[in-house]
Amino acid sequence: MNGAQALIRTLAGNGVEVCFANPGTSEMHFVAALDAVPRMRGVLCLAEGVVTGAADGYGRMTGRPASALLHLGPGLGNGLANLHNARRAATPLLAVVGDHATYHKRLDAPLESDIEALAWPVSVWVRRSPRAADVAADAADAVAAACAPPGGVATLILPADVSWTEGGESAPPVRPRPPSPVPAEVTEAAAAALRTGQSCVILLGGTGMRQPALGAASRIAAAAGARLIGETFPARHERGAGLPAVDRLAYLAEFAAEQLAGTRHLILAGARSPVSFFAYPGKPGSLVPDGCQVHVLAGPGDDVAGALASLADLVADGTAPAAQPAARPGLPGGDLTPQTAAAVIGALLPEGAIVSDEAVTSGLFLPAATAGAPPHDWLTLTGGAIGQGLPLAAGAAIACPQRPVIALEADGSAMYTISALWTHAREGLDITTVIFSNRRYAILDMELARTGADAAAGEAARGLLDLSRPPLDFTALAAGMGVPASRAATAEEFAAQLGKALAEPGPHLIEAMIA
Ligand SMILES: Cc1ncc(C[n+]2csc(CCOP(=O)(O)OP(=O)(O)O)c2C)c(N)n1
Repeated sequence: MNGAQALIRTLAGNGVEVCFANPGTSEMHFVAALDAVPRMRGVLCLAEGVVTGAADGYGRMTGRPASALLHLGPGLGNGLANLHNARRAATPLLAVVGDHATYHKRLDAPLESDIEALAWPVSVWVRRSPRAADVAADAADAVAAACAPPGGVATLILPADVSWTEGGESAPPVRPRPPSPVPAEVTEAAAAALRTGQSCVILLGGTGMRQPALGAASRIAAAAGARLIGETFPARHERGAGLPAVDRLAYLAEFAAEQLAGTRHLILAGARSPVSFFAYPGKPGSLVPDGCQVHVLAGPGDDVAGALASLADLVADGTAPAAQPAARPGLPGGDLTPQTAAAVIGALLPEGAIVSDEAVTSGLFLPAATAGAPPHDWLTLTGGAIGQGLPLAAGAAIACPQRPVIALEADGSAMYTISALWTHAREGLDITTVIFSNRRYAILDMELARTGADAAAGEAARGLLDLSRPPLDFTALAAGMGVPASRAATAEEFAAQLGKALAEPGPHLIEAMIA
């Protein structure tokens, strides 16, 4: 067995069964080893941002890492933005970065670079495997590191000669460490805050946005008269009819400040203390209101659900969780706008859907329109690095082949990793992509004003936010990558096309021409 075979066998033995890949010469023995270990499914992606975003989507939906095969420093560098999003999502993910043979590095060949320096800012763990005999144990350590709560990116650097040298041994599976229990005094302090009768908010994040944590949080809120708010960009939010409803904290700091105004106790359950996404001249960065005390009930690596269950035992004995009633908007007619598009999506969202939300400004009305739809998962742009949505959808669809996946994509964001559509088609994934075609970087129009930069901005500035020259044709782009596509210019057309796309298996794309 060579090093590459030992690596892949060990990964498969540790539950890493998918490899999103964009390989090169230094990874040829890894690629060849896929035939020796059929349990590992290789999925070709045509750009590294797709590799890493897909591995993020897979990890969010399974709780297990996928591997992301990347080609030396430049390949890793191309994949960094979505590894950054994965880091913010606390997704378990194993990046395998091929490198030159150990003895070739000193020659400073063209692809030579400092892989560790690129990897560390997004990784919880980085190791270079020095010998074929060590690579399996290193792989097992990498999986354990990626799965250590709350989850993270582990980067294993694999020299080409370590891959091809015989003498590999597979390593036994490792057991990931469980989340840290929350001490009783911490739970009691949160209970004391809730009993003050003062205005309390429980801010949920991470696994707090999923069952069973949601149910416990809902019981606490009902019994103690506290409000539940979710973090702005959760990795995975379980929502819909029958589940406790949680409004997310607004992206715009002025709205978030309104949501939190008057709060005297902010109890963090898997969420970080809230901050403004960006600094704006003269505005505060922290969103914690003056006079509000912050209580960390559970950090992201803690047993969030356990802490909420214990807190519910203290303050919510006999109280049931609140269930979101089933309700869908009616199908609208007329112009296709962010409002009418959201209503169509709310009216048609299938049960068990996984939504990859990178709709940016066109997504403003989606949370309300889909709140009472049948239960579904909502995945968001955790790290603010756009170009995530289409790859994330690919990974989620491979993780959950029985569930419909819907990618809601702003046009500008879609273009970063548009080649993900080719992977949707090649793997026959049941993904319906909606492109919100407003032909602008619309959010930056708003940010130009909010930062105060608009006073100086003229034609040159506005031109940098304009996607209309030449107009992008997403139906042609999709067709060129094997994804059937259509264009909708009215709410009626959008409803008809979305209904049809959802009814048929396999990938589809609808270009929604937003008025
Ligand atoms: C990796 C990365 N590059 C650039 C940006 C800056 N940025 C934020 S929003 C945005 C444009 C978004 O436009 P679009 O996706 O079309 O959505 P819209 O604002 O039109 O709704 C850009 C370029 C970013 N967030 N991440």
